Amino acid sequence: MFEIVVAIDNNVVAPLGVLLNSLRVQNPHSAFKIHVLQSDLSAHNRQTLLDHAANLKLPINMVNVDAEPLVRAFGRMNSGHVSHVSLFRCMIGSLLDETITKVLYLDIDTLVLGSIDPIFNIDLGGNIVAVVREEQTYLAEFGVNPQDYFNAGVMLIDLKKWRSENVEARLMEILNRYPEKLQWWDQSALNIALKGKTLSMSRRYNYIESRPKTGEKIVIPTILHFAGSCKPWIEPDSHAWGAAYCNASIDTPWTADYRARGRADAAAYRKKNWFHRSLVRLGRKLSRI
Ligand SMILES: [Mn+2]
Repeated sequence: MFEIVVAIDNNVVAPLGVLLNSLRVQNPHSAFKIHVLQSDLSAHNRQTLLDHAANLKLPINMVNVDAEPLVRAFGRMNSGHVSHVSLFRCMIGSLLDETITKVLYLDIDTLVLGSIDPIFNIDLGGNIVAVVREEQTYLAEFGVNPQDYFNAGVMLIDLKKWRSENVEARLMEILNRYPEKLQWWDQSALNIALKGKTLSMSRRYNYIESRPKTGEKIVIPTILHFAGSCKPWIEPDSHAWGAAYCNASIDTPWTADYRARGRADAAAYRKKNWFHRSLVRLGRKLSRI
């Protein structure tokens, strides 16, 4: 049984439906449990999500979060395209049952394009998390080596170690003490708190769609991440992955919405660069979406 953790509010229930769809299509025989961190989910959204997940044979554990301390901390940070829900992942260790010792945290803006079993088999070698690095310099004053900086949208977490090394307390301290220095919110705090205890994993496990680098070896994404403010479900017509994303929403309770908006614009991504086009083609082929 593989344990997966996501955090949502009422605005991203549909994207979670699509993520779960992609997870199941690509991993038809794996046993997963999905822990959904939320604080104010409406009864309707809760039920729709539970029904959808049941159809996919994905058991859900709904976890109620006391969001108050996080809302307060978040309010003191720079505003941006995320909500305070992003901070829920900081409390994974105390929110989940002690018997759960290894989890894969996934951002809601990810799509699964391949088998994720290999991720769970990664030997963390004494580290607390396995992550994908993306060089950033802004945390130098906290001693974070720019080469070690990571994106926190996908994390394989050794929860036992996370708890025994008091990561949560450290995170809360950082969130409350340096809010104005945390440019990317809790991702910044995670980079500080987990400094020196991260294992680098293949870029394919957190492939950031909007940041293909020229000259870098092309990898086939297993988990595609729509990091940043441009999301395929908001403007599918003008997003490189809009149509593929809409297709991945088929068989979710939210299909019609996407389909109607997504159908129009094959032309939109004809204008994008060749790399995007090939990646989209490849992704569709791989994922049958
Ligand atoms: Mn993200």
